[in-house]
Amino acid sequence: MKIAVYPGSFDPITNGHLDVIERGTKIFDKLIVAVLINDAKKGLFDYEERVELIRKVTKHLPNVEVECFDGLLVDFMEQKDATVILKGLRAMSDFEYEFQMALMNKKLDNEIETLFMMTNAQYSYLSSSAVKQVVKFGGCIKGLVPDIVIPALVKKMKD
Ligand code: COD
Repeated sequence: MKIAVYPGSFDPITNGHLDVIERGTKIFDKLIVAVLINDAKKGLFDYEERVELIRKVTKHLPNVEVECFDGLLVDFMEQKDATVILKGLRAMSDFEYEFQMALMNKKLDNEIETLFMMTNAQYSYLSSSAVKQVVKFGGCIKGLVPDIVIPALVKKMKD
């Protein structure tokens, strides 16, 4: 069974993330979407909320699991019997950081491969941070995030 992990902050999940997840499920037997618990970087949504939103928008995908993790990604992967890290690439600006992480993860565990999936051109400009900025200033985010994320995001921003 080929198990991959798609790690990220997902604060919140966008349609760019969801596109990578949907395409990933066609390649792997199981895809674990893993939300990094990062105490140094407090996000807008708490971890349980992020997981809950991802679970809701991936419920049509039977081979997706959603979990939180902390510590090293390679350790989480070992616990899950996963051998592939799935990442999305939007632009050259993503590349340097992702390249460094892929090599570090390979150094930490030589059995692990990082697979990069090119963004869907439709979502190449999309990030969770950009979406939060748009909502903050009252802009429309229809089509940028799954529909159920919109009210959650608007409410969070108001709070
Ligand atoms: N189209 C395609 N891909 C996209 C899009 C889009 N529109 N938006 C985001 N993505 C991709 C990103 O490139 C990334 O691959 C993934 O989706 C998640 O994105 P984010 O922004 O939610 O999450 P990040 O980039 O903040 O996540 C960072 C990680 C959690 C992956 C990273 O910090 C990590 O692996 N940490 C674990 C600690 C560790 O093991 N460190 C040792 C290695 S250095």
